[in-house]
Amino acid sequence: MTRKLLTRRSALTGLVGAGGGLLLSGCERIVQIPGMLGMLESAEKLSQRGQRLVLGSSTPLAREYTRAEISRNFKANGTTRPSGEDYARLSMSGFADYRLKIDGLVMRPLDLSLDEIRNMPSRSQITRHDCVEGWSAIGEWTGVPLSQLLQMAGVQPNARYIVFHCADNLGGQGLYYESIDLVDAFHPQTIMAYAMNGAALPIPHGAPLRLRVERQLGYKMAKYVMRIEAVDSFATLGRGRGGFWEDLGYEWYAGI
Ligand SMILES: Nc1nc2c(c(=O)[nH]1)N[C@H]1C(S)=C(S)[C@@H](COP(=O)(O)O)O[C@H]1N2
Ligand SMILES: [Mo]
Repeated sequence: MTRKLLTRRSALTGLVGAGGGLLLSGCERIVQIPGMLGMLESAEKLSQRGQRLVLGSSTPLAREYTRAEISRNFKANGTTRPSGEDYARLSMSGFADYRLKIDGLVMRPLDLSLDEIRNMPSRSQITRHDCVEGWSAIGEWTGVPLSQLLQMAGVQPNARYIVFHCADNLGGQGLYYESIDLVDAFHPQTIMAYAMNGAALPIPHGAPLRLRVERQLGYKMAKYVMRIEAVDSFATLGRGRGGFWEDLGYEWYAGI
């Protein structure tokens, strides 16, 4: 077996095998799965990172719940209203003047209003939010898949991470920010949410737009997102560890 094939297989068994239904023990098993051979053949033509993108879209979904399971009290944590005049002005107009900027390593930088975002294809999901502080809550989130926004902007081949720049300065430590890799960025449950439990996203939960990246802990889910930036490294942001809490010692990959 060539080294290239080995690398590819370990990526497959790691990602697809974790899905539960598809337990793979060898190359033979892989090719028995309908559609998999075609996927392998086309994946072969892609770069290593391109493969991760293709495979990433088949990685496991976080569990989704029913409406009856939605928490009556969903705690708001961290910043519950960004300070400063800019945010106050935006919120007073019901975010009519809000613009989401998408830039960095993209082919077509974007500047979108909330209406433009709401008119894009949307996804709703009822998921459980787990905070490192030890509480959980179930809520329904509606928003545009991040993949839609990124496809519109056209991520450049050298991009490796997606960074979310927020409006709030938490505890005087600087503006909140977060980053995720492209596998999570293109995951079907990764959305920029503008609604919670069927109503406009409340200010304490991140209005007008917050990230939901359902396979990670709460601190990854940036609220009050003003700008999405594609980067090849986050070394120059903050203290260089990829996020507000990461800069204070938390793990960058906060998988649950
Ligand atoms: N901009 C911003 N995003 C943030 C935070 C914050 O303080 N500011 N707190 C994080 C933490 S620790 C958690 S648990 C969740 C809380 O989201 P919620 O307020 O909707 O419960 O948001 C995360 N995203
Ligand atoms: Mo949290």
